[in-house]
Amino acid sequence: MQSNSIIKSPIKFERKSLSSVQLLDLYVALLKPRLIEEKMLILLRQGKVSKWFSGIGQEAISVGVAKALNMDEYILPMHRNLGVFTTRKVPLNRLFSQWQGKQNGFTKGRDRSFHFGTQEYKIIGMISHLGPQLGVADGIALAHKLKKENKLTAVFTGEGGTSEGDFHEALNIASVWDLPVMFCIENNGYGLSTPTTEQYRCKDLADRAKGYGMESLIIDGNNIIDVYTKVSEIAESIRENPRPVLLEFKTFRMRGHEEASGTKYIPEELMQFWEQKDPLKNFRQFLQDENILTEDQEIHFKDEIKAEIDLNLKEANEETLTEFSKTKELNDVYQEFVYQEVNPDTNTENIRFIDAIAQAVKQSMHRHNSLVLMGQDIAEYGGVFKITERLLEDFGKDRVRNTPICESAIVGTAMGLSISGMKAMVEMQFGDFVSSGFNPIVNYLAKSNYRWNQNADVVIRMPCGAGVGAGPFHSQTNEAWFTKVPGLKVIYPAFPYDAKGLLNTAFNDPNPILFFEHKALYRSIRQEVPVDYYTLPLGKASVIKEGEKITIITYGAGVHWALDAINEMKLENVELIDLRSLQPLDKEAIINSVKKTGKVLVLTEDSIFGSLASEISAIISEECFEYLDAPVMRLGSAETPIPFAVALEEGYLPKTKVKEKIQQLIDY
Ligand SMILES: Cc1ncc(C[n+]2csc(CCOP(=O)(O)OP(=O)(O)O)c2C)c(N)n1
Repeated sequence: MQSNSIIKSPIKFERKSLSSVQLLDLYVALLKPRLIEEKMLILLRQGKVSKWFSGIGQEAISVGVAKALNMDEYILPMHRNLGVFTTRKVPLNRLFSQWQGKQNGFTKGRDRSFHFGTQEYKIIGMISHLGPQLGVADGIALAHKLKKENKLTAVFTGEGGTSEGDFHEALNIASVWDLPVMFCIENNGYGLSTPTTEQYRCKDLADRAKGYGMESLIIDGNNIIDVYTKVSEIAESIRENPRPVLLEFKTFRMRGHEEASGTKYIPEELMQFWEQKDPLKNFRQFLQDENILTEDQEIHFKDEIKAEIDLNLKEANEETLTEFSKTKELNDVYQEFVYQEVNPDTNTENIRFIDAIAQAVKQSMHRHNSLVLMGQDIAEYGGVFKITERLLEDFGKDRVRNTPICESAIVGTAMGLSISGMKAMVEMQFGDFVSSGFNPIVNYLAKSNYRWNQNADVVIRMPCGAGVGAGPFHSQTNEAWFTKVPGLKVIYPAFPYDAKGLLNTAFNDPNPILFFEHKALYRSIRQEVPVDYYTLPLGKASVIKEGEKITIITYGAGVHWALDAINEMKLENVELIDLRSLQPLDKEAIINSVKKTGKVLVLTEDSIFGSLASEISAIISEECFEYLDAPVMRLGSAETPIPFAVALEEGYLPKTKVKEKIQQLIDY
């Protein structure tokens, strides 16, 4: 059982300086989500709503927080925060349509319940994974701070969600960067069936703030006056002096986790105890005792809300069911991007791959005032590969930001910047570490545009690849983790010229992009590259050599292995395709070439199983079967983690086997 030390039943209300009008306004705001939920529970029993996560008993928190914030301040609610939506006056017909999966909802039927955001009402809804939105709140708050707007952002989590790494990462970032975030924990006693005793071991979750050097406060979450007045006071103080504050609201979940799951595991006495502390009934009693709320007013408020519910429900019910259109669905996976070609000046210089990347970052920083760079050690230190060296002097600490070691919440922060209309770049120190930020990339950034039309204007730079003797955790080429996720773009250049032009375009493109940079190419590959800014289109392969005998399709380091093999074997008439962009993939270039040569080798540094090479091989089998004069051949790394020792790494990589494989294809 959670600590109830500050809460004595029944609730003690003190009206403080609130006028009767304000108190009645709070009452109506509290009544509305309760009446909507009561209606939803009936509809649920009739099978007219698919799932319902009840917030009954917790409404004072949603309502109090939403009332205390200004309408232009973002709130990031969870699944039990209907009161946030009603207090922000989100039209009920749209909410009902959302829950019925209809077009007039907020996700065109693509996501359920409260899993949506709306810029119009400054509400950014959760994703199912709970924790990621805490980092997103950091990003929104960072945008406010950089724009010098005196606004705060409120983000919700349950006490269960505080066990996730995202909670700790987000609090830490907010603290280190003094971000104006109000972290609101709704401690309702249970995370699904798990009681607080099995969730955490500190007395109060508010105590966690101390560890992050943050202020905190415990608030009786069932007392609307307390919630509203205390949150208002703290909000004002955060606006004046931007910083994060952790609030723990003590409350209780009065119904099952979701309606079907029941409450059998909750002791009866505990239910009864909290039943007496119902936030709505107690507040009503207080208002009646104080002669602020009359019987007639009570009836009038209820009738008015019920009429509003019925009218809006009728409207939603009459709306036709959502129908499937493949074109419409596909059109919304990415935000539209109209490529603007910027032609290179004739003035060129011979630079390394790494210089090309550094130039693109710097020139894009000049071009986009709202672009913020984030990564470990990227500021004074210049990043472990020195790509961001001296950018701090040019652009300042606001835009060139060292981050704590917390990939997940930093990806979330980048998303938050995008929600605020800014651009973000995240440098993974090594591409391998993206696994620690995997969840928000594949679930938040990738899916937001499709779900509720919110793009993620984020470039994640990925120093990757083997051949440098760095072992299993500093050598991976993990592009295939991302190429299969709709909503992400994946770029993987092999030459300095392409790297610079494509990275510039990546910063222009409003979609989330993983930009792979092979470490072994950084300092070994040079090329004449335009000095000035220029762009190259995404999704276009580069035909490096034209020929009719065989086709070699590859990307990244593979391009250089293929070139070496072709030179050493003195081969002519070989077509070599450098994909450059893996998602979108230039299928046309692949198909046209294979139709011409009839023989193809797909070469990748990745191990073959489930790799992009396998996908390309399947495309060729489907599209070019009649044109093939040999089976589609694939060559990749061994099916093991990447080993460290020189001989082992050499044996692992396909580099030494390229010539043999090419010969095999020619001889077939
Ligand atoms: C990463 C992740 N793990 C597990 C779940 C399943 N799940 C959904 S809600 C929930 C309980 C959340 O508890 P809490 O954060 O306290 O919020 P409450 O539901 O009590 O409001 C669980 C386990 C999930 N959605 N995401």
